[in-house]
Amino acid sequence: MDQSSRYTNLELQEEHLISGGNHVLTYYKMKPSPDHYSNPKSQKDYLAAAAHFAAESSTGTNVDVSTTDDFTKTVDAIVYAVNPEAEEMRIAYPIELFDRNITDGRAMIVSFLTLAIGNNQGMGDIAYAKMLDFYIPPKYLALFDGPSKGIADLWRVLGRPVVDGGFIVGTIIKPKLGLQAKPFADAAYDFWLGGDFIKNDEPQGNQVFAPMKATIPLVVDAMKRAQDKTGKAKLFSANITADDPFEIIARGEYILDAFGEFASHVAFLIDGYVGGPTAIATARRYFPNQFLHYHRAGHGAITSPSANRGYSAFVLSKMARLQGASGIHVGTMSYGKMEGDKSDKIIAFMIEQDRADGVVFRQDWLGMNPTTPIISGGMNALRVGGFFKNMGHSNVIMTAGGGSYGHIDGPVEGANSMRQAEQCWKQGADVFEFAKEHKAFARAFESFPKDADAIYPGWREKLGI
Ligand code: CAP
Ligand code: MG
Repeated sequence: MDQSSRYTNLELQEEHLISGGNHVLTYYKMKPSPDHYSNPKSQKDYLAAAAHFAAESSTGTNVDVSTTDDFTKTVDAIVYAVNPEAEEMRIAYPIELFDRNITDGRAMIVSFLTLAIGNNQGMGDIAYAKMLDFYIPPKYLALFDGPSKGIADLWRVLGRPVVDGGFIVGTIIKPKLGLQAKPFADAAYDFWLGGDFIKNDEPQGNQVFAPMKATIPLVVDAMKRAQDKTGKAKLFSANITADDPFEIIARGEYILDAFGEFASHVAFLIDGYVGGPTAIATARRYFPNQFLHYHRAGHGAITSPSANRGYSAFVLSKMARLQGASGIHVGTMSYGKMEGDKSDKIIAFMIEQDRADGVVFRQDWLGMNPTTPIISGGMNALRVGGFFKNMGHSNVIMTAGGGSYGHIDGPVEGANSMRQAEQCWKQGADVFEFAKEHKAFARAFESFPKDADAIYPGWREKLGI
């Protein structure tokens, strides 16, 4: 059934939809199924597929139903722009479609997902569809929690300026799993003698070989000793992810109790992609005083450039700010081990600025707190300079697991090498001249020789090694 007469209107102007303020706008790459449409690239077939997509994403199904009335049609999602050749479509969703809390009338990202990236992901007549950008109008934006804490709160704990407080040198306790409580805490202490911020790895929590109630007290002790020894505050991002919101709350409450006077040094980590919006919302709403660290493990299943369904890492990160993530992993923009591209810096700018241009939509955040880019994945001191040259600033959290615990002089020097690398970039110094004056950075070359060969050819001669 061709529903394009009801669910498409190519006369609609995007600027009027934006000025009207009543629609969430979305941009998808979508291909109609050649099994259902004889000429998917034709305007007629493409519009028919897009119309069915919009129907299934709002007020319709695959046939007309007798119960539809005049009001129903006022909240139809409408396809307002298509480019069949480029497999692009834009759909306007009336904000009335989206569900609101009965507790406080506020918005919920799960409703946006259920409609905009819900059943439309498995329709028989759609070969694939992936959302690459969306726009939130002011009156809907105002209904999202947004972040309660941000990097400025971490800088405050670290005793730094709350504006441009600078680079937070972090790590992830490695190995990813398999450390019992004491070796885990020992690894934390060692890194904290040089670094600022330690996170649990995404699967670390309450494994039977490292019970949370055995590990956390030792981590607290390690933090106190490292703070006393260095005279500097230290930060810990504790993973409280669980299926059950009450478990999340129990973990958070236990950890805050254990850290006591240093509870402000604790961020809470949630594996937000696998944990889902409820896990994020539980942490955001129950622990608003803690920096909410959104780890995105698993996102690659749909955000990978090789995937043509679901949504992009850009969309994931924009949703995370709406949900209230204080920081989210944004990838290493081709400088680390995970998939990424230099142009991914658009993700960082979108979540940290108050107005930013996305893939197709400009978004004003109207004072919603920023979400801090968290950089992680195969990073080490040799990769830092290129990353920050591309990014343009270092007001971020960077966590290097292998880059710290893989440094040949141990994690303290691993941390120092990261900090020195950022300083080298910031000063615009010659890398080899800088390395001659900064041992930890210099030893990173010998720690990661393959990276050194690839990034700094001739380093052995230039460093006299
Ligand atoms: C990095 C990491 C991070 C991923 C996350 C890991 O460890 O802890 O979880 O990089 O990727 O488990 O691999 P290394 P992203 O520093 O040792 O590589 O930030 O892209 O979500
Ligand atoms: Mg990890």
